[in-house]
Amino acid sequence: MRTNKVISLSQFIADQQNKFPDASGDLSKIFRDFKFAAKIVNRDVRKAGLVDVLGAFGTVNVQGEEVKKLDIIANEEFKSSLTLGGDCCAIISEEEEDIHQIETTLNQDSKYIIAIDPLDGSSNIDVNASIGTIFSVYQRKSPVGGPVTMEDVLQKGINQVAAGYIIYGSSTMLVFTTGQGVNAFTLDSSIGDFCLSHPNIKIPSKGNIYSVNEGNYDQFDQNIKDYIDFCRNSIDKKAYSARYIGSMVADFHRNLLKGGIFMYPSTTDSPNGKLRLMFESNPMAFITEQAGGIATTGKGRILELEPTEIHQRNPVIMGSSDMVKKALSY
Ligand code: P6P
Repeated sequence: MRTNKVISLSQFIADQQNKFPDASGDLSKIFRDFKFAAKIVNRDVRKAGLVDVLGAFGTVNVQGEEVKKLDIIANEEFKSSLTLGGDCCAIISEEEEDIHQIETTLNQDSKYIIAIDPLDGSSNIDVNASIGTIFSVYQRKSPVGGPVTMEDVLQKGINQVAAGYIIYGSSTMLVFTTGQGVNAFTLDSSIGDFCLSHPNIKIPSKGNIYSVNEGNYDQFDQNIKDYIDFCRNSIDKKAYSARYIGSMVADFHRNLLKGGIFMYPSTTDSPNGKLRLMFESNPMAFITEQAGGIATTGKGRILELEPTEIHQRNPVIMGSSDMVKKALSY
């Protein structure tokens, strides 16, 4: 007899799967593999300062950014767990140039492809600020058994089967959607499991937090400047607060729970913005919309963008519906 009402991630996923009698259970196994890797990465993140995994790994990733050791560790952990789980036929990673085909027989018979940013916000690792893992799940288009093609991995965000993130913050949480709303699970290390803590999250339609790197203000389009000026000089002086951690998962998660707008617009240096469509914008846009918010490039719905390359970037404005609508009015 269960002595408490706590619902574990595994139990929640089993309940969700039961709602789809023809479900194969493979997606549930993908979440099993994510959960395992998340606990390993959480352990490594929590002890980062103690075992010299801080500091540059000495290489530069495809984004031209200095790679921290934890980025590599996290990337390998998720790849290893998904490979051993046997339900993922290929992975694209922010840390890798091309498609990572998983050639084992078991995996080649799988229909799921994972897009992952194994450790986003890695520049915050050394200063102990919150960082996170972001992921998307897609179904391959080509027949199972053969090599996964570019057409299989470059799919619009509306094709996501699932999306989520793990935030390694004051607590470690897994937040995800499979298209049936957004639910969050907090890791209870004393039992080694993620437990449902925030069922059916809805982002408040209104909010007073705007989150953007104002250091880029001079490089923004005039309409973005005009919206930021509105937030800065809002009618009653304390109507808006600026909050920017520089770790998308942390800035996003705060807005999801409290309401707010997150922007990484195009700049003169980076006309397509900085955030990656496949690894950051699409999964966070899916979660945003499932929670009742809006996720746009400023010109159109992020989830409708047609990807042309694995590491492409796009401008991002996402969050509380009323705030995004106000921004779009500029
Ligand atoms: P900036 C982290 O490197 C990241 O990809 C996101 O997590 C974050 O929102 C953004 O870049 C921060 O970029 O240019 O403001 O430091």
